[in-house]
Amino acid sequence: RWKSLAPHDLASTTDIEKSIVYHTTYTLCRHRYNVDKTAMYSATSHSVRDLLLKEWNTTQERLHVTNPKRCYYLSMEFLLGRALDNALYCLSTKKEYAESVKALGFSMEDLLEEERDAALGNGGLGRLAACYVDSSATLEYPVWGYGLRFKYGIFKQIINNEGYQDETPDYWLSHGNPWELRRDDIKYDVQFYGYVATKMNDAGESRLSWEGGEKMYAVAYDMPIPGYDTKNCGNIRLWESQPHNLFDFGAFNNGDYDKAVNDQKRANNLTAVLYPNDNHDSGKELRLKQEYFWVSASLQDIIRRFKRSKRPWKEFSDQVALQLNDTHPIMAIAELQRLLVDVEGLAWDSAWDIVTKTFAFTNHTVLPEALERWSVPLMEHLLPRHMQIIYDINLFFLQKVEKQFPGDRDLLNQVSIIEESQPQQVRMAYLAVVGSHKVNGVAALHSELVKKDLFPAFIKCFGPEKFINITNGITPRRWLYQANPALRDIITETLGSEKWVTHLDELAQLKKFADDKAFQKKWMDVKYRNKQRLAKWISTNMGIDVSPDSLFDIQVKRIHEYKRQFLNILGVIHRYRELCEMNDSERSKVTPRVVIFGGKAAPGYFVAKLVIKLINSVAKVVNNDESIGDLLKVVFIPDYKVSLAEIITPASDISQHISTAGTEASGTSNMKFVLNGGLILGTVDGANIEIRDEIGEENIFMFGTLADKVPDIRHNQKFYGVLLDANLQAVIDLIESGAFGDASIFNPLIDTLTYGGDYYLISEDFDGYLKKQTEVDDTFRDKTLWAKKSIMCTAGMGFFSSDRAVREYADKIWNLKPIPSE
Ligand code: DL6
Repeated sequence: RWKSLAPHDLASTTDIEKSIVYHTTYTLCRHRYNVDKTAMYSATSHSVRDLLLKEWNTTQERLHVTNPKRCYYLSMEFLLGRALDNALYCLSTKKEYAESVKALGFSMEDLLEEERDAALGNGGLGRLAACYVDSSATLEYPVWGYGLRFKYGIFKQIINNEGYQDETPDYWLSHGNPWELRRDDIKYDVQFYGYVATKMNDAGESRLSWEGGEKMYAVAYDMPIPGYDTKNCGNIRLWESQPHNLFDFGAFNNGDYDKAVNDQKRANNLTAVLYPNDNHDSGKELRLKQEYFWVSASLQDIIRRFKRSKRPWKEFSDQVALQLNDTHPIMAIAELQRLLVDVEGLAWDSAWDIVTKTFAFTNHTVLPEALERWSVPLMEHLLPRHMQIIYDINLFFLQKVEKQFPGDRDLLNQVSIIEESQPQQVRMAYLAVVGSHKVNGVAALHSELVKKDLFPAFIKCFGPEKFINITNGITPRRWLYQANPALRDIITETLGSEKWVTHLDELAQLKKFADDKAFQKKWMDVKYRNKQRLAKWISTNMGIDVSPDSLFDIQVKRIHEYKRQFLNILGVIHRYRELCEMNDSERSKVTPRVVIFGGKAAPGYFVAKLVIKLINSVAKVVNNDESIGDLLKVVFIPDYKVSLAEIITPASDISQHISTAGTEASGTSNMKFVLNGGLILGTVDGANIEIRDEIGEENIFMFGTLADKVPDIRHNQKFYGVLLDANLQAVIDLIESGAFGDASIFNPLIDTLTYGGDYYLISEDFDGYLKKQTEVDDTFRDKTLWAKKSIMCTAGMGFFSSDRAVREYADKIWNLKPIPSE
């Protein structure tokens, strides 16, 4: 009977309309005269969610019956962006929904704009997690993401009248979130502080037990993740903190009303805000609390599911793979050991065997300031039992090392999880290496640097096999199919099917059309339309008119010294200087350019915020210089986020990925731009290198110092100082002349080139950068050559699908098989 009553598909547009009206009436409680765009967006999303939930349920039923090995992707950040458009494409029902919405008096385009981005992440790491859950769902792998349900995602960036970044909170849930389901039945205790006591268990053995302290509840919220062209549906489970004691009646009765709700306030604060640092460790107690809260709840949930299978503990790692997305979830290693030993009663060695077979660790950066280290006193205070466990893990590991390399004290110091500083620190990345069976970097060069610079001593202990590379990837669904419908359509028409959407290697067939004039025209027409779309956005939202005939040069990513937006804007000033000195005849030969920036600086990152100020000060002068006109425009797009990236990415002619070599682990926006037929100007860093190898070096503009030369240059600068490149000196002189407003403001920024020792090698790379920019200008004037390069870019991007990356994780690390939905 249950089966016969199961919900039906929404087969016709009438069914869809009915479902939308149903949700308007019963979910939102709105009268038909009181339905605005926001309500209509919400009702439509609830209707689409129904379709997803049906798939979610059948997927769970299938997994329950087959009980396969599952993988859990522990990520502090999931930068999902908007869900509606993506879900409609995945369910192949966008056309029907657009018609239904139209019949009800609305436009789908308008409704899509109503959705707030789910911006629960800082940058590349969080967006990568979102791409990986998309690919896992599409490839029918039993993978779930686990994270935190932040009430406030990454802050909203405002550029004030003076050109500085201001921050306001991103309360993305203000109109509710139709894409999540609160699970009040899935709730765990999470403990903090307290002390460790010795207790007798039922068998009369003495056991250590964590007692006292403070407890909070973790309540689950599920976000269904649709797969493309499959009935499989993935999931992200996010935890929200809830008070254990809703109300302290004792305090209330004594008239202390503040104290009566104290617990509630503290619990609400825990998962309130995402820390807004990218590639930088904040070192705050609240952050450590967030990390522990999340991994503890996730592991309790995973263990509960495992126990339902009634399998013996030794089969845990045959059933469960846990991927640690960077250092943030690493407390999970100590927590699983604690749960197995203290709560489940396993012997230390059996538990440790399970732990090390279950976890794998992805490193996303070699920047020392991003690698988390927690002070021992803080950890002893907040997580006393875990600190003991970490000491024991370290002791047993060092004993093994001592046995293997007797008397090698240097080695012991190099691999110790505890750093002997004042106070002592727990090196979380080291704990991850010791507690995982595989460690991977995210691009070929980066994975080599992980071995060479981060963990060389561990190679000696574990051998090189433990350290592998899995180059990042991006989902072609969001980053081409959805973001660039015009390009999608000509690719599908040319290749004769949509197979490329799930088999991105198929794009290679475009190569044979690269010289075809008619195809080139179609291709570049699409690029032009995408540039028009972005130009319109800029004009409407910023009041700046830019010409789509100009070369669009884009750098959008977090603002960070290592990513060198400073180099870019210094190059823009150089260009402006040259333009100012040209006569009309010289100017007539110039390739007009629009230089577009976007990205957030961490609120406490002074120098990065100064870079934003400089960009805006330069923009003000250049854009208002009538003699320059369309030859150069500078635009800083405020509040860069996933939904804006979907408009920006298809519109580039050139995008810049110009980190100091050896600093950008991979980069993923480089992949997105090239997939959309944009060329790149980049350094020999991160995934730029593999992009070059795939698309051919004639289709990429590369410059700059190589990674292995960087340390020597830095060393020499320290001893001999920095002699600024002559063109760079002229640029600095112009800034210091006050050409872009009060020059003294920019002193701390300029000092990073000289007094700071030019750590990011801007002067060293300046000449190479300018020369490549000239080459870009010259090449862009040859429209046929540019069109060919643009086609070759897209055609060469098959390798960078997140489907390929997820398959590699499944094969090389998780030992996971897809569970077909049909
Ligand atoms: O792997 C995803 C992404 C890379 O593409 C970037 O190159 C890298 O900077 C970023 N790393 C981090 C590290 N963060 N922390 N904390 O965000 O990962």
